[in-house]
Amino acid sequence: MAQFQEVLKQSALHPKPAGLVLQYGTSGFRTNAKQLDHIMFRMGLLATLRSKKTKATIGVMVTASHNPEEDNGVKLIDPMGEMVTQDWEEHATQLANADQEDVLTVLKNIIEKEAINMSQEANVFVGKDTRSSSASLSQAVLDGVSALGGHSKDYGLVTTPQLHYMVCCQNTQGKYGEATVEGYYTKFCQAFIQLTKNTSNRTDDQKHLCLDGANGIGALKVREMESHLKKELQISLNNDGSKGRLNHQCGADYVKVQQKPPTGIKINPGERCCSFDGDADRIVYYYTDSEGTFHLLDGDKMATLISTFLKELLTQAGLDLKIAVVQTAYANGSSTHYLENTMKVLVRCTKTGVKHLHHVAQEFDVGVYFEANGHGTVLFSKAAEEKIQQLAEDTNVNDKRKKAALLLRNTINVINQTVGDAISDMLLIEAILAIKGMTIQQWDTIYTDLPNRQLKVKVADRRVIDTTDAERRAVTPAGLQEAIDNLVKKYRQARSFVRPSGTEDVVRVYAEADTQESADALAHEVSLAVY
Ligand code: 16G
Ligand code: ZN
Repeated sequence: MAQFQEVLKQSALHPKPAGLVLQYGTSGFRTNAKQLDHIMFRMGLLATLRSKKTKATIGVMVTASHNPEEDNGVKLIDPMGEMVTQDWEEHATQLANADQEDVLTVLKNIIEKEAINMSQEANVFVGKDTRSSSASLSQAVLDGVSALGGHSKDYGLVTTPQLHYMVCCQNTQGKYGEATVEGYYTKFCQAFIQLTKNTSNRTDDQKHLCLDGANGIGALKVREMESHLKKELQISLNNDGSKGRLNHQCGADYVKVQQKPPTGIKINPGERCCSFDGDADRIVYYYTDSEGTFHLLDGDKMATLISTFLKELLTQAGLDLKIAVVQTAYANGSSTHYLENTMKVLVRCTKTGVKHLHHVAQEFDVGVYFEANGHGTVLFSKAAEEKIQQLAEDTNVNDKRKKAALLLRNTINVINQTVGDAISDMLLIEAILAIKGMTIQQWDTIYTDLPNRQLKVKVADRRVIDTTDAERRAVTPAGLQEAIDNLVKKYRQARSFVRPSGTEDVVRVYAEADTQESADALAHEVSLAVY
């Protein structure tokens, strides 16, 4: 067929370096940008097939998130704006690793296995972050789409969550919003303004937020969005990309891992600050107190604030909807304890990686999910949205229930339900703090984190470690879990686990205990047990 000839011809222009093997990892392919041209072309091909298969628009995002500037990466977005399904991750890995002369064979195998009708139309949305390599790499994706006769729309510079949003809007015929960057700002900012409109005693001080844009796409997009916020949120933007390097000594990952503010930003005591990561799908909050001590409010703190707020509103609205918080093994033990025992909220634990949390959150009427690293969002079931909508429109309910229903409706609209979104999470947190009249210090004292430590261990083959129970227990190698259990027993309020990383060639060790010394010692001892 003519289109396969075209694939052959074009593929030769995007050759694979000999011997290179890459895996579609926890969030797509990610490595040094110089090795990715053929991967991008082939992901353009695969996205076209996925679009034909699902008869819907598919997204391809070119980004390496919080990795350094010289890296890049790519991930595929499924029709409802969620991460591509796992069976197709395997297709992606096969296609990426096929030798140059085998590309057509692998492509045809996928077509056959998935029974794809090649005369079906295909539509692919493409977006990219601000890395200097992103322009040519996203062009390679577009080349892949056109080689197989697909239609593409190039959104250019967008955050990862913006592209997820576009794909969802497109495939729901605009029900989720308009599939444009302008539509995105309009939807989320209007909801934010509605939410904060009756918080009249909010001072200018409370409206002020210090933001670290990680010198990335998030900074650019916040600038674009600012006028839509009508001064209801006044952002002083640092690391806007004009001087510093992407993710270099700044950004959500740096702040979370280093447990300190981005380098070079002057923070006043008590000032509310937040950092985005390089593609703006993660956010963490922080402040320094009058003694200069740094306080981090991570994904667990956000999950707690958001779920408390939602639970209170559901109670006020008299709506019997099941709410749950989904975490990973990295969630601080204090957060889980607070949620289960004080808030009486159901908590579920899943494996690391957004797709796992997302799927579990879908099982509830209201599913709040966050990784400790700051990636998260809230999902509302269709039934929950309908009940909230009905109540908001009902003229026969008392004022208290009605007010709660209206707040819930606007809360739904300020949230990007397709994926964790730093911009949307920021607007949600800012709105909750405004409504509750809460300072960042008050939010911080809801519970106190247990001291914790994370370490990386280099081993010959990290795959010898196999885990169960949402990565909280090691099944292999024999004796490892027993050794960890014995070490944990020596400390108070202690917990520890090990897991092979899905993004780096290391084993990760996590430990928490009643003091920092104990957490450090336990992490160290467990890392020795891993060898
Ligand atoms: C990826 C995941 C992130 C996870 C991290 C774990 C997405 C979008 N991102 O960055 O959620 O926390 O991997 O990395 O799913 P690790 O396996 O190296 O610890
Ligand atoms: Zn990211």
